[in-house]
Amino acid sequence: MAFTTNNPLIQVEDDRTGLSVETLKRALADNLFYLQGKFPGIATKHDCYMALAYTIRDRLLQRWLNTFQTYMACDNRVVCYLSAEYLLGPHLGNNLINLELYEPVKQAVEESGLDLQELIDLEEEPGLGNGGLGRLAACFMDSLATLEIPAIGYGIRYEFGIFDQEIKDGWQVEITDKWLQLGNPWEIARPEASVLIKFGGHTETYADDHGNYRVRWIPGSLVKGVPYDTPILGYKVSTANNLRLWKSEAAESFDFRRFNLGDYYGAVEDKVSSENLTKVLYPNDEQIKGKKLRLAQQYFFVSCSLQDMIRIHLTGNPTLDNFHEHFAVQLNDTHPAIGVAELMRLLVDEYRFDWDRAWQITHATFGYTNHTLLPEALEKWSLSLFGDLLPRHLEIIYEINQRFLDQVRIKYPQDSGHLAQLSIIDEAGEKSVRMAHLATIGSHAVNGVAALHSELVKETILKDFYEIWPEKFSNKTNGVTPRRWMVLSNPRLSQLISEQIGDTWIKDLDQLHQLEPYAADAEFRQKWQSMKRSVKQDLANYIQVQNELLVDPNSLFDVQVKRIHEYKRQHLNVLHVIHLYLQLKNDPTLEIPPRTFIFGGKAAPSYYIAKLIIKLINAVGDVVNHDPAIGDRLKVVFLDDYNVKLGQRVYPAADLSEQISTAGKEASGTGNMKFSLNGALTIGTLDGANIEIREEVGAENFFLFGLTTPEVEQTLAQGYRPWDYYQNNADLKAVIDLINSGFFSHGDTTLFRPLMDSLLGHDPYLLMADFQSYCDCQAQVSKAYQDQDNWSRMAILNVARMGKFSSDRTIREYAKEIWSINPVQVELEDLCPDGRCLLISHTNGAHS
Ligand code: F58
Repeated sequence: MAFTTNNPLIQVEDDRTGLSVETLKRALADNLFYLQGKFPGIATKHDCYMALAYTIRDRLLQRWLNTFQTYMACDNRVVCYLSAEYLLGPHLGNNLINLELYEPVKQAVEESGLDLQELIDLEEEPGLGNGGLGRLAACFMDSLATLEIPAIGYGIRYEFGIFDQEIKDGWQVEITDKWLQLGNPWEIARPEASVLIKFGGHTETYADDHGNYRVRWIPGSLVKGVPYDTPILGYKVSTANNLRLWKSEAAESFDFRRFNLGDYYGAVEDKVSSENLTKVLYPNDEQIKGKKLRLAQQYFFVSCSLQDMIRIHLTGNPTLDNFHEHFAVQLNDTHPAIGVAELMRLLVDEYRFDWDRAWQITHATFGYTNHTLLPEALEKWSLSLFGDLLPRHLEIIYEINQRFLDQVRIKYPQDSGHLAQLSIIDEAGEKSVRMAHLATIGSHAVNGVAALHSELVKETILKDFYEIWPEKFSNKTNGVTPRRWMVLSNPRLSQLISEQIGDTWIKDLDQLHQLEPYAADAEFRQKWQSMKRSVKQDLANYIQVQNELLVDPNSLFDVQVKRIHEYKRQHLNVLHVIHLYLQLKNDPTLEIPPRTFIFGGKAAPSYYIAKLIIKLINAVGDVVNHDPAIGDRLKVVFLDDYNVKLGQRVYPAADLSEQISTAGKEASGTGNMKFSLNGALTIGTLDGANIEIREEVGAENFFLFGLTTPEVEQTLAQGYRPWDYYQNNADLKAVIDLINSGFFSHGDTTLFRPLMDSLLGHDPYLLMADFQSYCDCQAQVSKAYQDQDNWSRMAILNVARMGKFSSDRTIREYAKEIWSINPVQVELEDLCPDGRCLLISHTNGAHS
């Protein structure tokens, strides 16, 4: 953006918005001096990163404020995405891509004597999520902005995100993630928009001025929610939506009453306990049952967010009667499901709506996305814990439940079985609140995240609800953003594609179809192979530094990166590694292509078996990698601290993507999409989105194995005996016996027993049943890899046919079928003419 100085002949770019290399260099030096308080001679690399981040943030602010202004002026609906997790990944590189500034910034940074990639790598990623669910929320934010859909992401600003993982002696060790330690240049605190949140206490009834029966909640404590805003810019558009994350603080930072009574330590106690609320992210799969702090976190961010929406709404509307016309609120799993009861409370208790109208508004506002069928992951809160923390909400939930069950009684007279199954209150054992039931009853739309999963939701966990409201249920197959997962992370591939078909695919991923004819073009396949080779070399270099292990970039990179969980079956992969190892030991002349097995992923700290799987992977690696008889033919690598940043290195380099969950267990998977979009072939079961990926890329370009979901159910129902598979399969027996012999554990025959006993005893995820099919399929993979030319043909076809899996497509479906929301174009106008920002009047500050 240019402004004119007093001398009309001189055009000067504003240091804060200008996009030329010269201006960027000046801004960088300026920010280093004035924001970091350093000059080049004494600045650390991190100072330089911060100065660059602020330089880019300035360019974002222009778009962000324009977006606010546009949304305020138009009367459009806004999507509010409520998610307890956002696994964003570093912002800098992504913002450069979306601003189309990568090249000029690279030049400016180089001319300043720095290396852009080095600065990008220095950014601490905000690990505010566990895995797929949190990462999906981040992809959705990118797509919402790119599609110019007015949206606010609401969540929690955890002080400590997902733990950092170190591997010591093959075991996972958890380290606190202090991501905010060196400052976060991408966020802006908005203390002026803070809200108060009540907890505990009791309720009272009273008659209002009109003699109506009302309820008042007298809380036991108050916590303040302070918003921190991060702009999320779309690709090649001026839209920058807001991600608003809440931090908890003490309502009163210092208790003068207690201080004056001489209780010096007690005076800050409240501050400490309030701040604890958003201190740490709960790691996935942890036994969260009974964790009061977790429910408190959920209620905290949901109440903050709903109060924020109400404040915004009331700046432009006299009442909340049309709240649902302005806000579509999407619940990312049940973690924010308490929102249903909270919006009812706000409308009925605080804004004095009658129950029925409040219910209409609430029901029209919410949509609920389910992400899991695993019974242990379905959230339930004991009534006593719930009532202690949220006494008013428990009353509201009882009322919602009663009215709902009255309807059910009419539909199914004299059928108490149905009532018990549908009730929000689970009466079996310790009574509890079933959050999935609350979310389903309180939402006008319920969806799963892949075709199979959405069908299973209707057939299993929400079957009885589906019978009552079939029209409520739909499928929205997940997707991933091609900006981060292709353009940013795999520039070599992206460039090769764009050279052939132009770059419109980045915003319209179906365009990848145009690549299809090139699969038959020998010259293109050659280019493809050399591109892949250099990407693999990059990962090999990383492995050499991180793991002190040399791996051959010509070997087949066979990759499984994701959270470690029994249902994802990393241990099935290990059984196959050992099987290959034994084959090679028994027959050194065996002709199979060299393979590098690459694993990565975190186990929940309290999930013992998952941690033992990590230990097993490393133990097998220790033996295999140092066996001279094996040499370079097999290598096993465990990459520690798998996160978004590492994902960006790994997906591009993979030849084979391991998607081997037990059929029916993985809701969708999104890593499967990232791999295939980067040209890896998939070995997988008919589970989650694998099914749809296979449909798209063609069965002949996908390595399928394993039992189907009905076969899994049937096998279990018939009295599954894993021991029989072990007894009857010599290869399987040899693998298990080798582990049990202590071969991988320095003679310790007990170390891996819990894992092996589980496989031979119950094997709830049917590894024994799928072992042979998996090994046979892997043999086909080996054979296919030997024909490099054909392999690259299949890889090109995979990429060309993956257009469906852009999160842009997913978001378009949500926008049309659930949110009824249209895009709003943001025009970039100079809000700072003459280089001086105009003061925006107070009344316009609604979105701030
Ligand atoms: C994941 N869920 C699904 N949950 O497992 C995966 O199949 C799907 O692709 C993805 O959601 C996106 O839809 C998931 O990541 C969690 O991490 C929960 C966090 C809170 C505790 C329980 C697990």
